[in-house]
Amino acid sequence: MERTFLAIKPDGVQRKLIGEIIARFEKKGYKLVAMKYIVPTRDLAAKHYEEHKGKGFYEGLLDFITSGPIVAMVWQGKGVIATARKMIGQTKPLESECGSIRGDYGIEVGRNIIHGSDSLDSAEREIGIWFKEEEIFDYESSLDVWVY
Ligand code: RTP
Ligand code: MG
Repeated sequence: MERTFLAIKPDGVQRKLIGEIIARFEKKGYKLVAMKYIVPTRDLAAKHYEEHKGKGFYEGLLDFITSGPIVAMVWQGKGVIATARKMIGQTKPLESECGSIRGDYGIEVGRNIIHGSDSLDSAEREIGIWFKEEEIFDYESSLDVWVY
């Protein structure tokens, strides 16, 4: 089953949006299979955002993402990578559809609440950066028959 890496960024945590965000993915039908609450080290954040190294916003992005606790998660289910991106919205909250997380709760690109992997390759890479295999718990759910 497909998996993606999602992280509620420091602004999402500080603004008390953890429950709201997790509830959206649960209600959609996706399964939370790993989660940790951590302040990322700069090394970890740099590895995560290595594709942006050298860009103007890169150092500020690392400052921000290491500025407080985040909720790192792995979510599982059919089409979860693309669907989670749709549920998250565009990079810029003001360009995000209302109904998406960034469209409903954000204003600034540098405070856009949540991260989501953008492809199968990045999902696999990011899950490997943030979690060990033994920290991921898939389980049988009797509800699955009503989702699929
Ligand atoms: P993310 O990786 O955090 O899920 O966001 P994304 O795919 O929608 O956007 P991406 O292009 O990967 O950019 C990563 C994060 O960098 C910050 N950013 N700032 N000031 C700027 O122009 C700018 N552009 C990007 C955002 O916080 C973005 O989420
Ligand atoms: Mg990205």
